[in-house]
This record gives sequence, structure tokens and C-alpha cells, in this order.
Amino acid sequence: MDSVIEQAWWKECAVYQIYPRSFFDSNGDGIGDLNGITQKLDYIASLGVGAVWLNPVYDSPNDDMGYDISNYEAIMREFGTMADFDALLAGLHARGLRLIMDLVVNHSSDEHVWFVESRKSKDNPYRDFYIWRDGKDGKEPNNWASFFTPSAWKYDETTDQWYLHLFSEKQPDLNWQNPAVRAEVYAMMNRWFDRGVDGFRMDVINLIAKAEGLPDGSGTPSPEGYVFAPEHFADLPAAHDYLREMRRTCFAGRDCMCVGETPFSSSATGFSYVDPAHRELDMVFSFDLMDIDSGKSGKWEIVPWNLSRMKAIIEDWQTALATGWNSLFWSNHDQPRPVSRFGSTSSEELRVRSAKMLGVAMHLLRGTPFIYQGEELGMTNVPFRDISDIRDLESLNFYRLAAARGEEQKAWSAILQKGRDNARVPMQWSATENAGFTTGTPWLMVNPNHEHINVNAAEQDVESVLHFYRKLLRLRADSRTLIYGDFALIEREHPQVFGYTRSLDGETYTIVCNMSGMSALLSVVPNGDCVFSNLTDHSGSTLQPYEARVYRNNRN
Ligand code: TEU
Ligand code: CA
Repeated sequence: MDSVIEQAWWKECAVYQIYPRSFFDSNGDGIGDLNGITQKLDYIASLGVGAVWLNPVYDSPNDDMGYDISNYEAIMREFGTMADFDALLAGLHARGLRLIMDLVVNHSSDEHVWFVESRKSKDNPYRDFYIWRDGKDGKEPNNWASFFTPSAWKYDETTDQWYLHLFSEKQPDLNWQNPAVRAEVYAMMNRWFDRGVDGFRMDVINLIAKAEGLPDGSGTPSPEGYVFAPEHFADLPAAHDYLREMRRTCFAGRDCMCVGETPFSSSATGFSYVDPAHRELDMVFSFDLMDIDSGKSGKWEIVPWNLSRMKAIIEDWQTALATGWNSLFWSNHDQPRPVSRFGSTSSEELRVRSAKMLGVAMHLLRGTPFIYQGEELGMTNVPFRDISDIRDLESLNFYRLAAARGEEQKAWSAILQKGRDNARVPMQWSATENAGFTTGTPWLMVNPNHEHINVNAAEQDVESVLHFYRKLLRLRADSRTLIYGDFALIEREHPQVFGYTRSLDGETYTIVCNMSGMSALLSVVPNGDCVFSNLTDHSGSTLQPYEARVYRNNRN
């Protein structure tokens, strides 16, 4: 190990991500809530994680399921009250678990009082809280495309100007150039810290600065004629300035952590955020792996993922952040289920085996593992019947635009594979109606496979993904080498096997994972004893389909 590597609680623990709307409904209205999470705290603690990240729980009209915040200091009514929040926080802390909140400050809701004021008049004190511009010849101020709608601009009659929204029309971008905006955000963060929260996951935090003059993008236009222009809004120098200011203003003197979500960032840029020399963020969520099956036009153009590219991405990030720290994840609330995407659902046996293999492959890398709710059960993508089953605005907008071009068939098959609702259906607690999630009508359908994939069944089956995840987390938590040790890629050219070593003070762990559905011959059988595997028979140089093995070699 690099002896300069600083130890920290957030490096040593794994984080469990909870999508509150779909975790557990305590009052039968079909919507998960804070009290529901509090009721499941023993389950969460039993996993062996050290922290929980909650997707946004703030007041919101839910255009984008809480990522459009109308009040940063109130709890969404369906989720409960501030007293419920305090009880949840106390319950977590009583179990030694830390709480990480989502921080969504690239944009707010258009129903936030700042925006309600801002749109009233050009001389309103809140006008410059957002990004307003005159149109050009009756059209948008520039050609930028949005993530969710064709254009990133919306015309507002009241003042005959347009406002910028990189996401939906109900998510106007805040103007970070305005020091008053920054002061409001930092004060709000400090009040949450004072309340006891232990960190933030910062939504699209590398997009907060926009290029001076908001120049047109020069890439290929969308079918609607707009250009996606991250060169003008991602990772700009001013974003780093703001983050350093935030660090000084909010984190000084606190043992808290932050992980920034950073779409488009390369590993070099990622390192520039977490570089211990001027640490702005503790970790970033990279998109490189999540984009591995996306074509040139983006996530909906689905291409097969390939193992050599996966190895290259992982090695690149592990190497570039060798003196920093990585985040490790296969999925989140925006991504399809990993077992459906990178493993196998062709049989129950292979679903379970490949879900375990994926856990090993990711969690023993150097970094902090994030587990998205249900991953510990090997939950799968969802057999949605048609578009009326979908609630996510990204999928709905995409479908609508595709349908206008007569391409709804193609769009639907892409939504089944990559739509965000795959991750957002209710957590599967039991085989009973609605997967034990609610006694009412769930806000989003439950996966019919809850009849066999659920917490109750997994608790009773010693071979379940759930029991395996607990053991995997314990293996990592008990080993300095697996936490802090150096990473090196092995089996570099192997077409089926992903393998690496982790080494510290003369101890080496070797991890080999067959990422394919065919048996694979190792080029070299690792030194040491096989101490962990997803199969009971794990000897010799042949890995069964989706087999994972962990060897330990200690020369001391
Ligand atoms: O996601 C940021 C982001 O880049 C997404 O648009 C992502 O590309 C997309 O979800 C992939 O399908 C964050 C949140 O995680 C997401 O839930 C929000 O919708 C988005 O920001 C806006 O706040
Ligand atoms: Ca509820």
C-alpha cells in the first residue's frame, strides 16, 4: 500500500442505497416511506454495511421522482415528517450505521419558491438564481439538447425570456455563478450536517458550471435538431472552484463524506476531484462502466458489452485513482439490474451463481462498494407489459419521441432492457401479494418473480445470494488487504475471465471470475488457498460458468 493513503470510515464500509419510494410502505398508500425504512433497520444492519444512502426524500412534485426539489428542508409528504426523519437517523446511528443524503443542487423544482419568485419579473431578487436568456429569432438561446426533452430551454411568457433546464422542464438549472445561490446551498447543507447526517451523494455535481456565453454545441444533432453539448457544461474549471468553496464552507471540522455523481468524466478528471492534494470530493460515480453497452447516440442505442472493454475501464479507474479512492457499483436507481445485464437469468441456478459472481468481481476491487436495494437478492429486470406500466419520465419522453417517428417497437425493447423503472419496482420482501411491500396498491408494479425471489425465501436458503452477500461483505470488512491493498489486473487477454490481485504487506488476494456462460480455463492457477467461492467444488484450472474464486496467499 501507498503508505500515504489516509484511512477513513467511508473507505472501510460498504454503502446500501435505498430508493425510499420502493423500499417498504408502512401505511398502505402504495408508496414506500421513512417509517418503512425504520421498520427494516435490522435487516439493513444484518447485511454488514456501514452506511445508507437515501435517494431524495425532500419535498417534491415528483416530476423526476424527487430529483426536482421544491423545498430542501422539508420531507416529502408521502414519505413522512421531519420527526420520522429524525427517528430514522437515530435508529441508524443506534446501529452504528451512517446516513448519506442525496444533494440535488444543479437544479431545483420549478415549484421551489426561488423559481416561483425568479420567473415573476426581470428585477425580482431571485431572478439570477436561475439561467434566463433572450431567445434568438424567436427560438431557443442556443442549440443545447436536454437529458429528458428535445431542447434544454423553456420559454416563459411572463418575461418573454427562456430558462435553461438540462433535465426536465420542471428542473430549472440553478445559476452557480451567483454567490447568493452558493451561500444558500452551503447554509442548507450545514443545517443537514448539524442535524446529524454523515454525508452527501451529489447529483450531477460536475454540471453546476456552464460555459461563459453558453455557446452552441457542435456535435451531431438529435432527430429534433438539438445538440447534446457536455463540453459546455461538464467538468468546467469553475465547477472545481465551487466544490473547493463548498468543501471549505461545509466539510471543515466534520468527519463526513461526499461522493459526486459525474457523468462524462474521464478517469483523469475523476482523479482531479478526489486528488488528496486538493480534495474536492471523496469519491465520484463514474459512468464509463454504465455506458459500456451504449452506442454513439446514447443509452437507448444498445450494443453488446464486451469483457476486454470492461477490463480496460476498471483498470483505468483503479490505476488513475491509485492515490485517491474509487466508488464501486454495478447499478443504482438509474440503471437496469446487473444480473440481467451482465450475468444470466437463463436458469435459476445461473441467476443465483452469476449474481454472486458479480458481487465478488466488484466488491473486492479497491474502493467503496455501493449496493443498490435488491441487488443482495439478485433481483432482475421486470417484464413490463406495455408503456402504461412505466412511470419514469425519461422512458416516457423517449417513447413519445420515438413513437412520433414510428419507432415505438424499437423504443419499447430498449426500455425493457435499460429503462430506469427496472430498478425502481418495489423491493421484494416476501412471496405474498405485492411482494410484501405494501398492503395497498403499489405505485409501480411488482415483479412477478417475487414469488421466488424475496427476502423471506433468501433468509431460509443458506445458498441464497443474500447469505453470500453477507459473507462477502464480512470478507472485505475483515481484511486490510482487500480494503487498502494495491490493485493489479491479471488474465488480461482472457476472453471470459476477469481477474485481479490485491496486495498489502506481503499478503495477496487473487480474484478470478468467469463472466461467461461457458466453462473457462485459467491461464494460471492462483497461488494460495481458495478461501471464498460461489461454488462448493472449486478446484483445478477450470472455472464453471459464472464461477468466482478468491485465493489468499500469505508469505508471512
Ligand atoms: O442522474 C444524472 C444523469 O446523468 C441521468 O440523466 C442519467 O444519465 C440517466 O438517469 C441514465 O438513464 C441523476 C439522477 O441519478 C437521476 O435519477 C436524475 O433523474 C438526474 O440526475 C436529474 O436529477
Ligand atoms: Ca406509505
